[in-house]
Amino acid sequence: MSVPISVRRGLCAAPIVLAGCSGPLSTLAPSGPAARDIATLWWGMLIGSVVLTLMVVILLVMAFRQKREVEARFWTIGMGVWFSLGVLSAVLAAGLWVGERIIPRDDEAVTVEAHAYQWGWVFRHTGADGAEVETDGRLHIPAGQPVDVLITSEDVIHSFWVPQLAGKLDAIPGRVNRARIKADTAGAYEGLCAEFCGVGHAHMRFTLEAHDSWPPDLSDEAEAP
Ligand SMILES: [Cu+2]
Repeated sequence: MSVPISVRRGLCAAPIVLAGCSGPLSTLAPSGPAARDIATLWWGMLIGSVVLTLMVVILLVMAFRQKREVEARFWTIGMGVWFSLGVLSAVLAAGLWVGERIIPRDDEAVTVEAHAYQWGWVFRHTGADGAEVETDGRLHIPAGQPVDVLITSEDVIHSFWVPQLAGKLDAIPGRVNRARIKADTAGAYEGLCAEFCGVGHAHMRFTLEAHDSWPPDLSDEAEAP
């Protein structure tokens, strides 16, 4: 049996498409609890949409075959209403559950500050000697601990996002938003601005470094006051 050319093309393109599911900016390669919850929700939404799409395709095939033995009550009330509502309700409940889990709690989290500007990021941390240290484009956090990032903006609306650790959160002038992040292991993670903010938006990247020992010695990269 010969495989149709469209199917063969699709199979050839699959490795290229799937390559986009990994890498330092992939939400499908989570390295922290919040990102893992969001990735699980994404997979749930994908499965739900595939199930509903398959049901619609089956209905289309049945319509074109013009078979009269179709049981209208089963397909319209059973599948069309109750089954669809069930799938959508499950996805909605999962979204609420994940949203509730990733809310910052009032506990003993380490706090760092993220200040967005056109076009870059300045971060403030407490250094090893207890003094405040300001760095440009490099955020430091402890590994394996919850960290609250206090996010604000100096000019227009930006958005703080480290895809492997948590969801995105807007940086708004005159307001401080709090994002709870946690890195499972020490290492470097990529971050970026996720809200279009002008011609330099595409270059608004930063690196997040998670350390085993905390606080780290940041004296060599501290910004001059
Ligand atoms: Cu931006």
